[in-house]
Amino acid sequence: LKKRDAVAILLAGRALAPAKAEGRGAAAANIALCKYWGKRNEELNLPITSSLSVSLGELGTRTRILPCAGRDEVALNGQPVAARSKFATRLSSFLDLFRPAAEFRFRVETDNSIPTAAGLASSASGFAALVLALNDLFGWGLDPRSLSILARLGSGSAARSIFDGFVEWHAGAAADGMDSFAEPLPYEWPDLRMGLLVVSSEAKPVGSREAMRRTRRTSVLYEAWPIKVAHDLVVIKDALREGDFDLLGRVAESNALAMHATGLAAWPPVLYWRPATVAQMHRVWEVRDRGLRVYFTMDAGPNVKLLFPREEEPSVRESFPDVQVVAPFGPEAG
Ligand code: 2P0
Repeated sequence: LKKRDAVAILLAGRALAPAKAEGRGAAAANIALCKYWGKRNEELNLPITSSLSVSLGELGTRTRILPCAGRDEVALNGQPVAARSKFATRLSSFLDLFRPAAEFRFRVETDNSIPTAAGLASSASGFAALVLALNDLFGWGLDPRSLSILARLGSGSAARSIFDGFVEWHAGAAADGMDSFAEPLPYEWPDLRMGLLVVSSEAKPVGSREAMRRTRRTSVLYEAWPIKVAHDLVVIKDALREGDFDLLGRVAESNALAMHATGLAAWPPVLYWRPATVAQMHRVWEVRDRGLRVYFTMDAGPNVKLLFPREEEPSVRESFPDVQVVAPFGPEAG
């Protein structure tokens, strides 16, 4: 099954004809508390396991899309993007799935409120916002589940960025991926804060796509990963239900460390940590020993993300002067 076949199932005969002059969409970035790490189908971005994230409220992507002539045009944060760049070619090949005619071209204007150096992936909010903008332009009126599946075809973690708050992406089992979509979880934690610590904004040595593939294929530790995730998902959902911040923090930190451990046993090895990454991890453990309620998570890069309750913000800022604090449920929350 190709992406195109999955799109045909989802659109179920809906027209590929613009219903209005332009479409708009907005989606938040998200950070996984239980990570997506490894695919069972690389064409459709079908994961081996389910995952669970929190969306970052105001931090994300806004996208406007409209028909244009000649060639696809892409602008990022107000600047034109070269057609041959990785960014524009990935976008154009996704848009190939939705052209009303072979010669049809799109203009895409996309703005990221994620600070470019914050070390946060923008593909999740980017593809989610793009799918919402296409749904608006073509007037499909798709349900959130279908939008989540469409976003997943662009980038796996984008399936989760369709929703705000805590979100679970169900791995599903179907070959066509129609049961692999995200859903919002009915918990709100207005006091939750995340802290972004930028360790390095250098390009990472291995993209997450290649890192997942390599780890799944060559790491002897990968067979333990689905077992770890099955356990962590249950405990994270217990923690959400009980409002137990420390339990959530412990499991999220342990899950991230386990994900990175699978990469170490891959060949060639995958290690995203820089010396400063490890220094920040030790710093978290030190301040936690002194009573601060702070935990960390990390994604496919060297940057560290802190998790803490709102009342710890002054102490966290004191211990991590460069931290950028995010309120996933809104800055007014709590
Ligand atoms: C996550 N990551 O759950 C995990 C943790 C990276 C580490 O989702 O190939 O950009 O587009 O499906 O979604 C990054 O992977 O990968 C990611 P594709 P994606 O957030």
